[in-house]
Amino acid sequence: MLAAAALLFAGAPPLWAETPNIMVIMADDLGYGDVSCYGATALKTPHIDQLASEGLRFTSGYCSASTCTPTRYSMLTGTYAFRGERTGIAPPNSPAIIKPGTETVASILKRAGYSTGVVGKWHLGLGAEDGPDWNGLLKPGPLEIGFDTCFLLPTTNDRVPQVYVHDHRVPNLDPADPLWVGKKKPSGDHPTGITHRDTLKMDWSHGHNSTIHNGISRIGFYTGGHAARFRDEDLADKWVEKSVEFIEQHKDSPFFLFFSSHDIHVPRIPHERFQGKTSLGFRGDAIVELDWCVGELMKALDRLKLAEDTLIVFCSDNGPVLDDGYKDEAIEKIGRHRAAGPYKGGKYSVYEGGTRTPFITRWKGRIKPGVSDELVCTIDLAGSLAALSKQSLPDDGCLDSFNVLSALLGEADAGGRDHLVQQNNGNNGTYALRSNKWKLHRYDKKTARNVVVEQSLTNSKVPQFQLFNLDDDPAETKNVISDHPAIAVRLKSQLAGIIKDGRSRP
Ligand code: NG6
Ligand code: CA
Repeated sequence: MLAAAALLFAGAPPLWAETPNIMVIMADDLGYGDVSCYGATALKTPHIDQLASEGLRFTSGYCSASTCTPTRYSMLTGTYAFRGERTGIAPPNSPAIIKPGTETVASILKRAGYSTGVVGKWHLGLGAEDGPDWNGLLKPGPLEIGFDTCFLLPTTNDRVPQVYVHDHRVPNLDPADPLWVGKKKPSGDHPTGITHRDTLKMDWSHGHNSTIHNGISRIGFYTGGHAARFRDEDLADKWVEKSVEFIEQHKDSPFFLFFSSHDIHVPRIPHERFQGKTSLGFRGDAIVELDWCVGELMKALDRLKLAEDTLIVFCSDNGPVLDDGYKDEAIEKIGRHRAAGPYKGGKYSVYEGGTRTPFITRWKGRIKPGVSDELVCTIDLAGSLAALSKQSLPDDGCLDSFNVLSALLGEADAGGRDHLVQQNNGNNGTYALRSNKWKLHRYDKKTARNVVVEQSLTNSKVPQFQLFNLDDDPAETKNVISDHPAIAVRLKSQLAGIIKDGRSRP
């Protein structure tokens, strides 16, 4: 015991496996500047701030993509999403994107003896090649890639259907009212956001004009399953309820919980008790709801005396967006709030605002509280948690996941990455490579999403390559590619190599 303690204090990694509970809390569309411990002043996030003050707050913490599906794919598999098939934003009837047999954070930790669960947004597809069998067994899914149990929002809250999935089924489905999900209008008189626009409780601004549920029109069409449908207002409460249940069930043995919040994705419909709590409209109120969830999870750990035995990783799946398809006044009420903090761009872009997000680790008694400038990414959880639990990675899996455990635990003033590839969505040729202070953008298409998060999204022309110096110009305002041709050549070739080699993990 003494020797063990001495080793820990010396900062050397322990020789034995450590199996704290692990809770990854992933927010949806939450930007670098959206929480008070990262500089927001228009609202307060006391619970996320508490995590930061009791743990490590990263200033260079990233998710790997600026949309949801590819970041989640990479977080679980430890492989860049651009290497995978169908890793762009998944449609309502997407089959399972991560195939059974793929090594994931969940399968690694299960092998190490953990009970594993995911609660909340999935958005990685369900079912075999012909898509989800909504009325039958929904497999493969999380349970086929290492999770013991799941309680899910199967797609996104703006994509149909608005039902939960528990393990392999939609709970509360009435066989007399089967659930049908499709791309085309199921009948001529099916009400939509176009035909019944004046009845909507929140109007749409682009897309999102198909089937109406809970007074909100969505992406895609569905009918039936009425007894199984949820109210958007109740999602956060449900995630907390199911998570606390899971934590209580597994309080005596190590657990891995992936708490995957739908907040603050559109349609932003926080519970009535949070509505109107901020000056930022429902976007701000949804941040406060997310913060409440974090508080409830911490409370459960405290109550069960697990705080010193649980590593929490708080992160986001992509950067911020204000108008993402509904008229919820996010733009009108933004005031001086900077959702991406000092960074440019946000969701859909490879500017820093798209992927540099709040990133906090807390393990009471083990992580010394502070701020870390180490470069870490959600894609590194597989490699790092494998190192923590002394599991080896398969040679053909987790191809881009680095072991940054010592950075995550703040054990030394190093241990992070020296480079990271960022991407926007799927496999469409929009990349950035950060290599220490340098950042290269590469656009294989001639246009890219406009990057001003405070305005509506538009496409604009871009040169194929741009280079920025993040030390001098963190907001990526000045393309210095013509001043540094040798650096540009080096980064272009490094990026091309990472793409071509099929892996970047040694
Ligand atoms: C886009 C949707 C957007 C959001 C996004 C996925 C439209 C016009 N836009 O296609 O609202 O759903 O997909 O977001 O439909 S993510 O965070 O899940 O990746
Ligand atoms: Ca997202």
